Amino acid sequence: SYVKSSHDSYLGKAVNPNHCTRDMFIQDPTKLSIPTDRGQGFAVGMKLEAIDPLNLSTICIATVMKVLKDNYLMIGIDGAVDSKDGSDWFCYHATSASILPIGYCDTHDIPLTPPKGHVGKFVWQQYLKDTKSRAAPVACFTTRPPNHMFKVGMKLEAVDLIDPRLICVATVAQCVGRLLKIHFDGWESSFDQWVDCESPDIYPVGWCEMVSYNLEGPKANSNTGASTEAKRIKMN
Ligand code: MLY
Repeated sequence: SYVKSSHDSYLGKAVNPNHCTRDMFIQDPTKLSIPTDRGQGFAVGMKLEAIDPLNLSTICIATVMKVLKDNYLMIGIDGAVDSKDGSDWFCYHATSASILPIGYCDTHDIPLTPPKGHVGKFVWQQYLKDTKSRAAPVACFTTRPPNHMFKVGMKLEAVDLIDPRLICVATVAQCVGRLLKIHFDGWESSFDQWVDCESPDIYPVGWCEMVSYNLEGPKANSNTGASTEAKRIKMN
């Protein structure tokens, strides 16, 4: 059965020549092509800025809740309802581009979402004092971009990471360090997603056609009669 044969592949037996075997995946992070001096030094309680994995357009105030083996971090968003019991922590590798040093958003003039319930202007130094905590050192982070050639306004095809079977027509809306803000054409900016410039989930124009996968076109403007008609036809 499907389950049995994929398990065999996991154990390294090539039961089906079309299956990936375990040795094809880099499970030892020291073998990744990231500088080995990166990702060290995180400790429980340290504060940082992190992309919310369930709301990829927002960057939030976050805390290292746990340090796992091989520099994997459990991160909690400050002020989230379940941030105490761990049920809404998420795992980012210490070298992930989705975690940023404090002040990063401010420096790059991008919005930072304060913790739920925070009143007044969010000021990091004050917040560190109030929460008696320290910031994760800047040297821990992998924010240096490789020499990528993405520019604002360029079109591409991008996975909607919240509904990943969809690959959509998209535009580079912003480039900040390693991060690209991907805008899905026709959708409100609240659907935008920050992704690493080396993300395997972004593709050049024409990729879907090349691999014969459906490309989601731009969302039609629902105010026009034509697209309402198109929607009605689709629903029937
Ligand atoms: N199913 C939801 C959201 C779709 C999101 C699409 N991507 C490309 C942003 C809706 O139809 O509203």
